[in-house]
Amino acid sequence: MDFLKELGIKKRNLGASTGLKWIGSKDGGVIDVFSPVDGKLIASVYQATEKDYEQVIKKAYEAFLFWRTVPAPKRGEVVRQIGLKLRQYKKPLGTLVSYEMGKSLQEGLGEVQEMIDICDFAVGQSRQLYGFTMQSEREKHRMYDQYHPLGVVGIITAFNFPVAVWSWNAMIATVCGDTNLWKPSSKVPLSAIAVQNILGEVIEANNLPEGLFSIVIGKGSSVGEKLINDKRIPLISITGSIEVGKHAAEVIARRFGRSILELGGNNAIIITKEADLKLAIPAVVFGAVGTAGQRCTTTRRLIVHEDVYDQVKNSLIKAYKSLKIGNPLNEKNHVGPLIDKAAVELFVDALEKVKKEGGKILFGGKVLKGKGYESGCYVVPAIVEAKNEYKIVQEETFAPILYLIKYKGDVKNAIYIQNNVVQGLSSAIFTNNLKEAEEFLSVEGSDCGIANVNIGTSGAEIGGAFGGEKHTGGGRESGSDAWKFYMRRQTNTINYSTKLPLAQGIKFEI
Ligand code: UN1
Repeated sequence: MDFLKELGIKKRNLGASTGLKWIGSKDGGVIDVFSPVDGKLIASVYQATEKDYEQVIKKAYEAFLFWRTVPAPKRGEVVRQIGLKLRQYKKPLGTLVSYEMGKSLQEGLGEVQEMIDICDFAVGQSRQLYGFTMQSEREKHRMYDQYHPLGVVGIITAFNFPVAVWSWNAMIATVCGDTNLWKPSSKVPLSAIAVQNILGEVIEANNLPEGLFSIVIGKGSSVGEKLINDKRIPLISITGSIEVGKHAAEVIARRFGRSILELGGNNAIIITKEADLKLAIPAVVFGAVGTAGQRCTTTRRLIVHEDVYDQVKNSLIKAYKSLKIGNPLNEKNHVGPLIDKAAVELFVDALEKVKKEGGKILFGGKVLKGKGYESGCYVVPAIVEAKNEYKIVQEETFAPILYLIKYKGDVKNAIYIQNNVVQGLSSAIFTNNLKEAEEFLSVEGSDCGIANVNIGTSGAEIGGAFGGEKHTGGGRESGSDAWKFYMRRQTNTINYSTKLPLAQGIKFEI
């Protein structure tokens, strides 16, 4: 496979790097990476040990002491070059993401495009790390706030976006003057190795220090624990399950570290009786089956007004019947495999559970066997008639299961259902009625971090702040002013008078 060679992926790869050198040791066990596409072994990775971790974090910290002194627009210039390199490697990297993770080639390429976009965004941001100036209540005093680099940023990413989520964090952190330590998912380490190799070219060309971009591929129970406990890392951004995030957040909070949590979603689309179904149906299908239901923004619940319920149900079944399931590198296919057989088991298990609770499977739910499906990871996306209060509907099953839920009367009833889960990532409403749309976006509306009108729940642009509320964790990354969390904020007051007036009118004379 040419793309592996082009990206510097060997048969056996070391699992730790400081940016310039791969330094991992060979006694920490090996990860064999099998493609969910065809079940074949792609390559292997030696897991980083705690000793490797120490070496990497040391370099990352030393690099920070230098990097923080580099003017932000110059830091932006390095990110600009990373964006250029990613353009150059878009095809092979997108292909590897698709082959290693199982998402469609379009989506693999789209993921690299997200990386390119966030580079461009971050370059602009590097000249706009603005603070405010405030009016002092004291004579001849000046007050303002400024943002300083924070330190080494730890970035823990999930398998479903093997490269893009790292870049939302790392490219912003880099222009903010921070250095990066990445722990990618052990299910997709090769895509991360490829990115690290691409970064190496930029580091070398610019004579940058080791440690600006570091990586450790290893066990959560060893290097993962070290990372979240490490006082040298003031901020850790974590994408993963609620369970993983809860543990990490507790550990990080105990040492007063900062965390950006981007955890589970249980995203819903509301279709009111005034929706334009020509828009709604394709949005629901893409939201529910895109990335085989393995986005944190995947549409999992569909809350439909009773007047249009049967029409929506029938249109969806018709659309699902036309889905082509198979090798995601073949652009004719709409749905690729799940990440592994364990994910397939969770899919099957969730469907069993929903049936027991009274749900009705309207379409799909089978595991595919036979030619083209040898990896055992392909399933037929399911549509299930269900109730919001079912235990399994309250959970995020990382697979293509769409729960159809009926509502009656006012849009408020639909919003109530949509908010009645612990997660709060993404949400959407389809309606042509202004009042319904505004109600959904109002203070009494959706309680999610993302709320859309007449577009689906997934496929957010990098320009917005990305993240969600409640058990989704409250973190924000990527665009808007998310950069502020990657910096240390300082309020400065300067007295240029000959007196020492105290604030609040307090007199203290000696
Ligand atoms: C994720 O699934 O962790 O909004 C991120 C989207 C993508 C990102 C998803 N831009 O669907």
